[in-house]
Amino acid sequence: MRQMNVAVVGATGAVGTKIIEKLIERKFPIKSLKLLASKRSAGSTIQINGEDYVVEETSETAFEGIDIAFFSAGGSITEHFAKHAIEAGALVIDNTSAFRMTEGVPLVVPEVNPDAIREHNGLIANPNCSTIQMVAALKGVKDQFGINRLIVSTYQAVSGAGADAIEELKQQSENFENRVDNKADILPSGSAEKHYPIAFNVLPQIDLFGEGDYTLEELKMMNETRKIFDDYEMSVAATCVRLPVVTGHSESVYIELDRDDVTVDQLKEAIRSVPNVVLQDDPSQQLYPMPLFAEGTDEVFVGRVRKDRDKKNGFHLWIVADNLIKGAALNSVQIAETYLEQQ
Ligand code: 25A
Ligand code: L14
Repeated sequence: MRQMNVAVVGATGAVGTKIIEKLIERKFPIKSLKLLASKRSAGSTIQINGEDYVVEETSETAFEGIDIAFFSAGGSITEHFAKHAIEAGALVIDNTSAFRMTEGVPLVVPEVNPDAIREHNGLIANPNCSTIQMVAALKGVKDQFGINRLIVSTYQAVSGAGADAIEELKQQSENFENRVDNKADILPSGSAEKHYPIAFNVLPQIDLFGEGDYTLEELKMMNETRKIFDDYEMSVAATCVRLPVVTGHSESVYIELDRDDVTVDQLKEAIRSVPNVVLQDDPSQQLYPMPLFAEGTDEVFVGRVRKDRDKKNGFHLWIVADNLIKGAALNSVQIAETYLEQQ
């Protein structure tokens, strides 16, 4: 296989460090690896396979000779630098929301819509973490029985908001006595006017507020799900909530199928038919997915599958995955692998 010159933008961050790990673990065909971050990290080193790599500052000229550039340093960095990477001939795989809904930009989960990769114009977007695990878990169900309505509530980990948010939860967790007055600078969103403690609390806000009083995270889930499934008729409603969990997003999902004769066993079979989706569902053994145990894993876990008691075509389920791995880094690396396989 052709060896690639690879760049990682945001290499020192929560997602960037995982991208590097996955590239190495999965033996991605790397000819050279360039680690880019902000000025703050330039000059620091990251050890990979016993070798020291020096982090460089991201610049417009940093992409000379690069074949694939993974971006995970926030939307404004992608907006500024992606065009320079594309002009230099690189394929950009972007973890931010900057271009996800842009026409001509494929939004890809390799288990769900790998063929969309072929439509790229230099940039492929990696979906939002909560969206990735949900569409992977539902891919088999959607194909076999059709889904016309979906209502999701999320239980999201702080690592989605970056390395600084993990630090904030740790600091506050050590201060139980002052839990109401805990110092908060990051969550619910770095750019929000007000900040609230996350330790010993639950925040029904992820990202800023947008259209119709939905948050941007909720709107991302609603819009991205339709784009990935290429089904703009499907009704999708999301409520996104942050919990004091370090890593691993959970979701309570209600779906209504096109058919009303589907059994729980048939639904489970359809869930299991998708690669990297694991059914963990045995109430007699108290077996169900939990974020603490999904941390560090590659799979999407599904459990608590139940038929609705009133609606014949309604089902409830619970979906958990590591938001930094399948929700971000692994999915990006899988996009790159699938792209290479398609050449
Ligand atoms: O802008 P958004 O869209 O709201 O995105 C916000 C954040 O979400 C993360 C990522 O944070 C992003 O910045 N992110 C992106 N995609 C994600 C996804 N799919 C995602 N999170 C979850 N799922 P992060 O902490 O994971 O990583 C940030 C990385 O971006 C680099 N970076 C920042 N500004 C940059 C830049 N790179 C190039 N040019 C710029 N102008 C950043 O590098 C990191 O790699 P760094 O050098 O800024 O950070 C290195 C270390 O420094 C620590 N640190 C953070 N803040 C401060 C700090 N140190 C001192 N002072 C500070 N104020 C961090 O611990 C970091 O590890
Ligand atoms: O759009 O704060 O991919 O948990 C995913 C993580 C946005 C922020 C995205 C979080 C990001 C979100």
